Amino acid sequence: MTTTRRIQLFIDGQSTDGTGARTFEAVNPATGRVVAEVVEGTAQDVDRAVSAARAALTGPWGRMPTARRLDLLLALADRIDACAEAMAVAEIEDTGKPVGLVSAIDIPRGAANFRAFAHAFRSLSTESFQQDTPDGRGALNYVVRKPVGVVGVICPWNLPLLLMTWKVAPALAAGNTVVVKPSEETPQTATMLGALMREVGIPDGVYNVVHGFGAGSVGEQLTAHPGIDAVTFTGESATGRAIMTSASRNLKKLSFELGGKNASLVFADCDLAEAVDGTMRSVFTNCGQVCLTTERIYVERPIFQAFVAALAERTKELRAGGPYEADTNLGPLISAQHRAKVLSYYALAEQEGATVVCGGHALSLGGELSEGFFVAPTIWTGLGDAARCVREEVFGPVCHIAPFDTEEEAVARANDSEYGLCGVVWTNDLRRAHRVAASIRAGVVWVNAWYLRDLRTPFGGVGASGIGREGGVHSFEFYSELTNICIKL
Ligand code: NAD
Ligand code: 6OD
Repeated sequence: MTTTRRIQLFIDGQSTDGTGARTFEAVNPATGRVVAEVVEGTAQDVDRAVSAARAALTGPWGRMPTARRLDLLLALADRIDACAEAMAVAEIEDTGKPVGLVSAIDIPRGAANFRAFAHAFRSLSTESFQQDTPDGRGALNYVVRKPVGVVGVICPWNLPLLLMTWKVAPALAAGNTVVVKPSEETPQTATMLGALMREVGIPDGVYNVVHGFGAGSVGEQLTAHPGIDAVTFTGESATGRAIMTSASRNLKKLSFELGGKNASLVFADCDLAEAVDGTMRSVFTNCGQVCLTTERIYVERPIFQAFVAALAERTKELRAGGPYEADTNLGPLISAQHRAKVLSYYALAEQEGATVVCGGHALSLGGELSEGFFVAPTIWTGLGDAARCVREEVFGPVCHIAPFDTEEEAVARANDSEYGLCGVVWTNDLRRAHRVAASIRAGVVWVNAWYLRDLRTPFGGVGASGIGREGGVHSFEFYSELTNICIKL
């Protein structure tokens, strides 16, 4: 097996091997082949990155006029666009995703995140209040906005550049500096972004990347580090719990975007073709590895059979394959370990009594994809609401479809979950759309759509799906500290 290159840490504007001797392998999930060795950061490397971020915060970045800082972020967005092809190649190597998906969503959103948050911060206002006082002179209260400080950014592997920049962009727009820990599965685009930051003139130390793992490694070291003021995390709910424990030692500010077991409600009055089309996207996009995918579909009984048949027919047409093959619309799962987890749910569903409408097994492809982590897209029916496969997040290309009889029942079953990230409603009845959307316990509800994003809107989850909201001005509530200044007149 040939190792082709080395992915280093990025600290204080420099690519570095850091202080440790350890590396881990980056694997292409489509081929199962090792494509690079990644330098694993140590506690000393985390210290150095935090110190560099602190120095930049009080130094060149902190002193820079806001307008200049935001212009640099806009320039960075342009550089991402200019390097889109190279970034797409790296993202595809790390994830195995089809090129169409990466080129249409992952990389453009990296640039869009910097543009959106630079513009949002520029147009931000703060409050002021005139106050009466007993002596009649009055007082003026106004609010100034300051950065929180050094922010630890801990990221997952499913949308690596998109989700990392979704946090780094507002953090930097608000004047913070960051230490990023990308997922150990997808180290490349976060590392490349460091070079682009330098090219556009963002000062050294503003953006640092330390590679490594979670518990007992860089992830945990960051969350426990006394020099980190806030941690923004996207990943599994169980990891969120561990981070909260670790970060509680010095009371860090936390923002969590966590898992989901999202429900889609399909009413008999919907446009069936549109609902089937949208459900194909909401179940199988990125091989089901999106926190917003709908693994639970509830369909009103009169159209249940027709919906299941139509979805199954379309699912059987999905084509798993190499990222650059023109007709590929289903990539691999991220790792052998994740494939084993998804396959364990495929087996569990049968033990729990599911009818496997299609799929339910691993996929063996030929040639250079023979060692890739592919599984068949899968539809289950027939499980009860208490089944583990209906309650637990699988994070693969799979959904369970169940019939319902009344709107109240559909809403109650959608809400019967510890998670609350998103919900989807398919209906042509306007009143029902408003009523049901408002009744679903989730951070986002789409009606006759899925993953239609406006970056100004609040994004996040309730219950085990997260803490806080990011997006538009909501991000700045997390990435800023407000000081009220009260002037007696
Ligand atoms: P994960 O929780 O396993 O890992 C995420 C990151 O946390 C990785 O960088 C990992 O190294 C790090 N980590 C793990 N243990 C840690 C610890 N103890 N301390 C500090 N860091 C630690 O998640 P994943 O498998 O990379 O991503 C998939 C999960 O993320 C799914 O549950 C999915 O729903 C969720 N997700 C949620 C959103 C959202 O916006 N709500 C978006 C994407 C993914
Ligand atoms: O689009 C976004 O801003 C976002 N945070 C998407 C999250 C997707 C989860 O996998």
